[in-house]
Amino acid sequence: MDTSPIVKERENILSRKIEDITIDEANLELLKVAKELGIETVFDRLAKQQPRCIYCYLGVSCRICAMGPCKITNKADKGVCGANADVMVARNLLRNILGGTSSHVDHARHVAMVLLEAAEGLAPYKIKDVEKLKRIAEKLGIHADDTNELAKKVALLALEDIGRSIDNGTMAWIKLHAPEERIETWKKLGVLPSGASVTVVEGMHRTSMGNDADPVNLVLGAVKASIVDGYAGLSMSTDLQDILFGTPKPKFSEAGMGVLEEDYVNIACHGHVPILSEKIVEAAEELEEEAKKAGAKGINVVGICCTGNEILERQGIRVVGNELNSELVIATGALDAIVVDYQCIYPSLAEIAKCFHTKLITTSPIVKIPGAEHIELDTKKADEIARKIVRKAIESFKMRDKSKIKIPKFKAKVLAGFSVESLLEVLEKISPEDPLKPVIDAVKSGDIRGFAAIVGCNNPKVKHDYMHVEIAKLLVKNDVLVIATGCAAHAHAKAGLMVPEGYKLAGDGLRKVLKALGSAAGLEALPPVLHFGSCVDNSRIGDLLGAIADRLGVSIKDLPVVASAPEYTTEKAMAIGTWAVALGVPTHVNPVPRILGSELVTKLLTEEAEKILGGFFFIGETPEETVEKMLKIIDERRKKLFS
Ligand code: SF4
Ligand code: MSK
Repeated sequence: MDTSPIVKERENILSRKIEDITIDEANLELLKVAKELGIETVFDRLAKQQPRCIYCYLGVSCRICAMGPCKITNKADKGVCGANADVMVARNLLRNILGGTSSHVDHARHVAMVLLEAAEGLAPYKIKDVEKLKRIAEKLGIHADDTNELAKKVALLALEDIGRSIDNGTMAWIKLHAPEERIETWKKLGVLPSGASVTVVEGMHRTSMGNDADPVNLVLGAVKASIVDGYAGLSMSTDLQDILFGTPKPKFSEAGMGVLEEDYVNIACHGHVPILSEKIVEAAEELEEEAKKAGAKGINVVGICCTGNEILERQGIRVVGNELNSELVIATGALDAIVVDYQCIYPSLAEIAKCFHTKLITTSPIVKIPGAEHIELDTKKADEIARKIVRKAIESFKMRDKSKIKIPKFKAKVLAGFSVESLLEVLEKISPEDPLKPVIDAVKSGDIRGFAAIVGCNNPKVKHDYMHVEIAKLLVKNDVLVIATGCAAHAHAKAGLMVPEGYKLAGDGLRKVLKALGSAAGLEALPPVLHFGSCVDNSRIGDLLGAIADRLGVSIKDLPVVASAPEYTTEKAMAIGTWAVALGVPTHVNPVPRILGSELVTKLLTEEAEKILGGFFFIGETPEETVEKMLKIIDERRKKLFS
């Protein structure tokens, strides 16, 4: 058994200096504050977790049934039931992807429920993008004279897609977004899902003791689950959120810890679903006078992680940071409340909040954290609840210990809010008849060498933001247009890659294109890294690639495109990455997923997948190594496409 990767990882974690932990200077400043105050952070806990179990690291351990836990060792090549290393790795992988898919599908389900309640007049939400509702309804074959009736039918079809258990037909949201050629490919492979919940139930069933023992079949199950993730998770969430809260348009804002204001009531919204945070933004405006009476100059709502991205892209709300900023923002001593919905919420926030006056407020019935105050979001009373939460923050402001306030100055300008719709709007100004023509021409001429999506989380094993930022810089220098979402987008924003001036970092060809598109949009240039929103908004990238492929008359698997989750953490990122591979996109992941214990599964994902899907996974542990591989893939695809 090759133990060198785990040893290397351990040595790196235990030997690194504080300066090697993050490239975010504000985070570094606060990390030092936390150390002085004796506050334990995610980085300390990672060190305490060493040494790690090699069997878990390689994916060759199993605790699915009561005959276990089992592991594959030099003396035992099978678990008690007879499952070998390949089965364990494939089963663990599928279960991870089911976890990620379930998170996204549940997110979409909540938004569909709110749309339904809004349409029935039961919850205080308005349909902000009626045009998008009509477009989607039309494509779904739904008709109604009245907007609310139309919204109701769309919401019910979304819920039906999630709940459908009769195993025939194709999910409506797959037909709505997936290219025809992909649907045919997936059908032939037997991985075309008919419903979301049934695919998750089936996946949990087949991975339980005494079922699927064919690693290839299990990996195909993972592909099937990821397709559910892509459409009943990502696309459905994006579509319904755009209908309810508006489709994003580019807008300037700011990113970094420096967006906190010493004299204001600071409220951070953290998590993923914008159902409550949209209301918090409204309530904060409404209760400005109450904050002033409490001695503040006003109320400053900021965002963390993907809830941050959601309110940034639609409302221009400033973002304070990504996953690895989420603990340390409390150490500024200036955060009066951190309001969380779900996903990517460290339970440790409660412990850290206790050291300050900060109120941690949980709001979802499935996310309760001892030490937090729980104010559950009843969507029917959303306005009332948002006001209650904002008032809690105002109360908390009065409890501040001024001696503890240390807000790092650092913040950067960001142009966020790109969507397929807003991009097409810009392109239509240049080429009204055929909006994608300028992009296609630039790809053909080589001014745009290719496209890269840099997405996903932070992981404390990786220097915070380093891979996100350095990979992007190298790519744009080599004329690759970068699109980013999730915590990656926060990293790029903080690094100044999401402003028009950033075009100067691009190679000559890309620079020309960014200038031309920017001038059509009334800007100096488009940023070289486009902020495409939250994790669920990876759906927008799928749609954009589908449209470009369609315009070229090819499949996504033929496009000069790569994806990367270079600091990934969550099961959701694994689901999204596998969906990208299913779409035909070569996808880089770092750290190395827990699959190395099976040569067969590793080969399937990194080599064989290309033959059947067009996409595959690849590894790269440094920006240079990763970008070299990416450019090679892009150039090979260009050669095939244009020869
Ligand atoms: Fe062990 Fe098999 Fe049970 Fe897993 S399912 S714990 S390998 S006996
Ligand atoms: S928030 S899923 S750590 S990107 Fe979407 Fe960030 Fe990853 Fe959570």
